Amino acid sequence: MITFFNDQHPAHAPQHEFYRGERVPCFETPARAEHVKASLLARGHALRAPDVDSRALLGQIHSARYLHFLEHAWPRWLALEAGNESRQPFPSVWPVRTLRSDVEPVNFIAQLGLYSMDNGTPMSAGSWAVAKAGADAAASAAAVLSAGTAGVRGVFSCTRPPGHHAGADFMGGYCFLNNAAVAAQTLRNAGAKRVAVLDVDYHHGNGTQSIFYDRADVLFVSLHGDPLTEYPFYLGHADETGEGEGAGFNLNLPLAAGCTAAQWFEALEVACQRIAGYGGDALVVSLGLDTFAEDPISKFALLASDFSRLGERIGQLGLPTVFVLEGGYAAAELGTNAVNVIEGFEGC
Ligand code: OKP
Ligand code: ZN
Repeated sequence: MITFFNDQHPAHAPQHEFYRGERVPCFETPARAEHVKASLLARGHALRAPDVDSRALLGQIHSARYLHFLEHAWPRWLALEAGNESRQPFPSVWPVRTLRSDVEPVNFIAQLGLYSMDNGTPMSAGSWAVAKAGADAAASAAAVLSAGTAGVRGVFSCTRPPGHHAGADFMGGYCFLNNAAVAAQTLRNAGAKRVAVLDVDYHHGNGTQSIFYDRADVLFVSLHGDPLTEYPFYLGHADETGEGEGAGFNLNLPLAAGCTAAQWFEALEVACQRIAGYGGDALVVSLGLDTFAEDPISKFALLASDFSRLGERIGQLGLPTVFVLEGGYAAAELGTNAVNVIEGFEGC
């Protein structure tokens, strides 16, 4: 499968995150994408460099003030205090209910809180450039599909960090820019009337859902760990079905942490039937592979062979499809699992 690989990704390499109250090494590492790259090359898939500038698209998905903050955040952090190049900024205060988010404070850490949903999105030098290049990869993949090149049914955008937790004006869950939303919007701009997004990451894609929640032209369907117990906790329930023109165009299928692969595939079937009934022109898959049984931060039970089956089932939808890499933290197995999906899709 044609794959757009963001080879700038190693420049986003924060050192630590918070976990159970402790500072721990980041789960979302450069090694993840390198393992996917190695498996793609070993199994004969060609890599391309992103060739679309997503700047205008980002303006359709994210707010101007959020993009401005993100682009300038690292140099501003460095200017705050000597030695900050070896430190990471984290938010410590957030505008929750009763506090104002319409006025942008001047203080850097207060701005970081305004534009963050959690303290779980570590930033390093290069984060903006890498996230931007990742959005370029997603736009490039969608553009190839839109061009209708003969024989191209699927294209893969391989980048990190992931994107599906990032909303119109906030980062979260390792995500800065919503790559899946950029891909969906690229397909719409190129003439697709309706685009479906299928999010199979272990974690609910709250950012993607919220970006398209009031739109009927993009259907969002997600299966994920029940937010009553799993991140992102505050979105992803079954009663979230869309609003305004988007009423009826959002489907959440929360599953109990610890559910079996058989239960997961039952939910996938419901998801696929909804997508088939939508009559979309194209599909974007938020391809999180943290549903893997050995994932260190997730609690589903899929095996390597199940990822082939997932790819086959997506392929049976018969839609031009953009795969966008999201989560998956068992880094050494990530390549095999990702390429299993890709080849399952191609082989069906
Ligand atoms: C991003 B994606 C472990 C806590 C987990 C949130 C998980 C973000 C997952 N330190 N932090 O959906 O795979
Ligand atoms: Zn995830």
